[in-house]
Amino acid sequence: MDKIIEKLRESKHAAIMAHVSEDPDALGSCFAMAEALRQLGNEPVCYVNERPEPGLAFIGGKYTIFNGDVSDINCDLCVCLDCGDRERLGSRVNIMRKVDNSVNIDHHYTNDLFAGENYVDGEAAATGEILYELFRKMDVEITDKIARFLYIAIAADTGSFKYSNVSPKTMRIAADLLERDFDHAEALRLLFDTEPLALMKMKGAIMGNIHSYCGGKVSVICIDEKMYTRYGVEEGQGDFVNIPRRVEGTEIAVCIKRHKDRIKISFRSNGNINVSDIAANFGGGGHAAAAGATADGSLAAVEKSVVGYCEDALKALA
Ligand SMILES: [Mn+2]
Repeated sequence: MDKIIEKLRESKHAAIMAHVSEDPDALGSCFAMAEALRQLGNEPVCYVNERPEPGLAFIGGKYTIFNGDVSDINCDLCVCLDCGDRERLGSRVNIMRKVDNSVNIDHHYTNDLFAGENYVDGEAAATGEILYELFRKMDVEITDKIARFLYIAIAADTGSFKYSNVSPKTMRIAADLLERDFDHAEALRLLFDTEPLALMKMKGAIMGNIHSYCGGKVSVICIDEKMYTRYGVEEGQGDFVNIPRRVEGTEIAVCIKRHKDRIKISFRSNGNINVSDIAANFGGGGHAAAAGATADGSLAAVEKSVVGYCEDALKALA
């Protein structure tokens, strides 16, 4: 971490970026880092590849959409946050190549240490948690603004402090962040309890059509592209796999949805099954509790083969 601190201190114009399809940990971490670097006299820019999904606009923070052209970019350090590998930077990898001076701060076990200096803590619940400790070490003042960004980052990656990745340290950090002045209840209401009406109606339809297999241990939802048009929901919006995950008795929850020409499969485990093994059958991967893959064919055919692999996994465990 000392090498990273040195680089952060030396930099005057940092380019900050996180994984594509930014989630709240990614965005909150980028914006918190930008604030911290400003305290050090840096003039940082947060780069994204595409506008983050509209539901995350409440986080605030400024970003620049990278247009793919590096000729105008004059940064002296590339700060990569919450990003497990180079591929997940998308076209911004060209910024990293041009700058040729980079740090990588992340909490994904699978991080392949792609930067010049790397700090990866797979035990940390969120990148925001690591940044809190980094800022403390650097004597960066945790302002109200920084506290709010980090709180949102940590709350998001812990499912509002309820996933198994929450440690006593997570709660101590969160408690310290709450010592600052920001509306934490409002932030989490917007993060977890607010959805566009169209999306809620689409979820209602999905809930009405949950498929149950293996004596209720496997719960599956299927989403075709027509549903998005029917309900006026933008494709890619919405986190649907948590719907089957909530069904009582579920060990494996699966969301199978058509996305452009392919079929995206998301798996969640409620405990005993390592779903990254199941995803591997489709060339995918991830974590024991959350994994994903892509496939071709009809929704029904993919569902059939997914259920087959789930059945095998349950049998192997029994
Ligand atoms: Mn994260």
